[in-house]
Amino acid sequence: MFLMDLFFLLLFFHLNLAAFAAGASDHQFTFNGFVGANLTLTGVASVTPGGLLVLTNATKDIMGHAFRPSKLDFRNHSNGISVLSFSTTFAFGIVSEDPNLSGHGIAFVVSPTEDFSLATGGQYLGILNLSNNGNSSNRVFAIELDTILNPEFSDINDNHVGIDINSLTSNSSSPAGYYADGSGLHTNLTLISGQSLQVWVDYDGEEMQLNVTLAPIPMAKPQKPLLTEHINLSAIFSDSMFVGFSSSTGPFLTHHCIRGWSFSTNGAAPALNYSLLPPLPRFPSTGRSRVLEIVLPLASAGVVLIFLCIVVLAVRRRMKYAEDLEDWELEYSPRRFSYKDLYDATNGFRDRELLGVGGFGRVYKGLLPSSKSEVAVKKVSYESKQGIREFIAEIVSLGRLRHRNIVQLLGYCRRRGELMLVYDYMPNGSLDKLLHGQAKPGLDWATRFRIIRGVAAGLLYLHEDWEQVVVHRDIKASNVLLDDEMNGRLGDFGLARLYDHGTDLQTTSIVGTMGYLAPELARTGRASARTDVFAFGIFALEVSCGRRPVDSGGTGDDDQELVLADWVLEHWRKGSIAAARDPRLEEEFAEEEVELVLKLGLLCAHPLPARRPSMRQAVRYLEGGAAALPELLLPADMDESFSAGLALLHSDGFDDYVVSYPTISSLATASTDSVSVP
Ligand SMILES: *[C@@H]1O[C@H](CO)[C@@H](O)[C@H](O)[C@H]1NC(C)=O
Ligand SMILES: *[C@@H]1O[C@H](CO)[C@@H](O)[C@H](O)[C@H]1NC(C)=O
Ligand SMILES: *[C@@H]1O[C@H](CO)[C@@H](O)[C@H](O)[C@H]1NC(C)=O
Ligand SMILES: *[C@@H]1O[C@H](CO)[C@@H](O)[C@H](O)[C@H]1NC(C)=O
Ligand SMILES: *[C@@H]1O[C@H](CO)[C@@H](O)[C@H](O)[C@H]1NC(C)=O
Ligand SMILES: *[C@@H]1O[C@H](CO)[C@@H](O)[C@H](O)[C@H]1NC(C)=O
Ligand SMILES: *[C@@H]1O[C@H](CO)[C@@H](O)[C@H](O)[C@H]1NC(C)=O
Ligand SMILES: *[C@@H]1O[C@H](CO)[C@@H](O)[C@H](O)[C@H]1NC(C)=O
Ligand SMILES: *[C@@H]1O[C@H](CO)[C@@H](O)[C@H](O)[C@H]1NC(C)=O
Ligand SMILES: *[C@@H]1O[C@H](CO)[C@@H](O)[C@H](O)[C@H]1NC(C)=O
Ligand SMILES: *[C@H]1O[C@@H](CO)[C@H](O)[C@@H](O)[C@@H]1NC(C)=O
Repeated sequence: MFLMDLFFLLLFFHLNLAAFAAGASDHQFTFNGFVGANLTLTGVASVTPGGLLVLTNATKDIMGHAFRPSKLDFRNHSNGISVLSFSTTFAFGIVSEDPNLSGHGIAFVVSPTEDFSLATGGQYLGILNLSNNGNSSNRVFAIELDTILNPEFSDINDNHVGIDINSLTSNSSSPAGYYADGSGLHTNLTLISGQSLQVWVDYDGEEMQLNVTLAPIPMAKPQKPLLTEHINLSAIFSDSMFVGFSSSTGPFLTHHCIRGWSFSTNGAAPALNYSLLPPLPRFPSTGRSRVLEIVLPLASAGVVLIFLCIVVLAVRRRMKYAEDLEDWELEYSPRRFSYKDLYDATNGFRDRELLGVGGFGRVYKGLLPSSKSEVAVKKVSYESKQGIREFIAEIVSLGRLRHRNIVQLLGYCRRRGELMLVYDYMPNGSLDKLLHGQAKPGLDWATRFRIIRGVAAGLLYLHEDWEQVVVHRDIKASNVLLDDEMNGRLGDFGLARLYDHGTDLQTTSIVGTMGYLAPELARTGRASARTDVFAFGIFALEVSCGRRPVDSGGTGDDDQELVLADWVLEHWRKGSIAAARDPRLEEEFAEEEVELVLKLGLLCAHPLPARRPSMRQAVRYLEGGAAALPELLLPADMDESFSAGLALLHSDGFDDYVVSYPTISSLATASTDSVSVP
């Protein structure tokens, strides 16, 4: 019980202190803000959640009243005649939309009634009306803060404080301001400045002296009142009167606000605690022009700038990720990658992701954002739009190839003369790098043999086991990639066709890599399964010997170019074909297998197409061992044919080509490059 009582006691104190620390009687009260204040509000008057008493909001021609709900006793009962001394003070602000135009004002009112429903707004401030203005039966006393000059009420100006008795015509008035302590000089204040101001009204019942003082907040009450008047209020006041505020607006949008108010009969009104007073609304005499002249243009410029930035970014994004997509490609959509995905996968085709640069373009490593799978993206530039359609069709159909010795083509993307082909990523890179690079240890024979057999199997699949014959056209060490188990896989098939399409058939260009070109290919320009076999033969020799098809120097042979096939043939003729093997192989090789591969290589690279085996036969030889090789194959036979093949070459203008392009040997040596022979 005791605790309960204590709780309510504390609560009571708390409420008192926080909201309206009212005195013990109704004869004294203090409102530092009006949260929870017991007031009768009429018209548009309201108390904001923050506790500001807004008599008029920014609305034209309206009134607002706020009065204490019960009358206060003003009579001195000891003599029954005189009026008790009283004192009141309030903090207010007049905030107008236009800093120079406001109206009409605020009045502190002591009135026998709180019903102002018949009063007029405007210049009557919501207190009186035309018919009762000046009638002594009104018994109304008011301190007006008038912001409009009304000649009918003999107003001195549009910014004055006045004492009104029963009439809006003031008994006494003064321009708004205060007399500074010390100097005693009148300092003007502007009521409509939006500034927070304070008024003190003090009446001495015995002396019948009324003082009215005005000052800005925060400022101590000036000693000299703005107005001081000798008035016998006993003749005006009834025994008990209502006290409160009245305000009205005219044609200007004005907030008339009271921030705090205290009142006391007998004794000075309690001081207001400024730190508790609710702030005035921002809407703004001085603020407005700043908003309009500085903030608004800046803000709109900012908005425009942001909008432009968004547009530019959107356009740039569109440009950045733009791709070519035509109607006919829609059927390939499962094989079609978006440029954005590839761009993201390769970190914007950054150089750091570059895996290599080949004859057809640059290859980047990528990580597809959707599937998180590693891919290699080959970027090929093409010039003619002509033929691209057929080419894409072919690429898409090649995407259906499935073989463990073929690099899986996942799909493609196309934009602005660039074609991007997406392949499975081969972690061990190209065979060319391992074979001719400085990497130690080099490849052992078992791995080389497995790679050769793998490539043969892949090629067989392309030539014979798939639904249509696919001619690879560019078999070479750099187009053989190694998967994570060091299996050889053929890559880049069909790409050579890109440069074939779009040129007319009469002058079909030869595409392939020097050193791997079959003689008849150079002559007729027609690629076939047999020209692939030729290239495979050269490839097999290259892998076994660790030398490029056309090796320049490094062998001590008078700086002569070394044609690999001729060189191997020479060894065979001497009866020591296995000696042509890569010296790096040292001892751990199977001599039988090396001989088999070298002989098969020579057979495949036979200058006469008809003498070359098919890939099926080649695979069978590789599986069956040396015994399976045709008995009739003798070095002399090969020798003869090679000469014939060379004669064939020379008689057909291929020599001219070699002469007219002196850089051919360097091109051929850098066997990563593909050359296109016109
Ligand atoms: C407000 O004051 C009136 C008159 O004194 C009284 O009747 C009423 O109960 C008070 N209301 C509140 C909420 O205090
Ligand atoms: C002013 O108050 C009245 C009555 O409460 C309301 O109808 C009006 O919308 C208010 N005007 C503004 C500008 O707040
Ligand atoms: C009331 O009037 C008497 C005599 O006129 C005076 O002595 C007394 O102080 C007054 N009381 C108050 C509270 O003003
Ligand atoms: C307000 O009045 C002052 C002085 O008369 C003038 O300089 C100023 O331009 C006026 N401002 C507006 C917004 O009318
Ligand atoms: C003026 O106010 C008085 C008192 O409130 C009322 O009796 C009178 O009818 C009003 N006159 C007009 C014209 O509204
Ligand atoms: C003053 O008001 C009273 C009551 O409303 C009325 O009887 C009287 O005629 C008025 N006097 C004048 C001069 O209008
Ligand atoms: C103060 O205001 C009055 C009336 O508007 C004017 O006559 C006077 O010159 C002003 N004084 C100063 C110092 O501005
Ligand atoms: C009114 O002001 C005068 C002059 O400053 C002062 O002597 C007097 O005591 C004041 N009266 C009241 C009731 O404050
Ligand atoms: C003040 O007014 C009352 C009522 O009209 C009157 O009785 C009293 O004598 C007046 N006092 C003085 C000093 O004139
Ligand atoms: C004003 O209110 C604050 C906050 O409640 C308080 O800390 C301060 O003491 C008060 N000042 C006065 C003069 O009462
Ligand atoms: C203001 O005071 C009242 C009472 O003292 C008089 O009755 C009015 O005539 C007087 N009005 C003016 C304009 O001075």
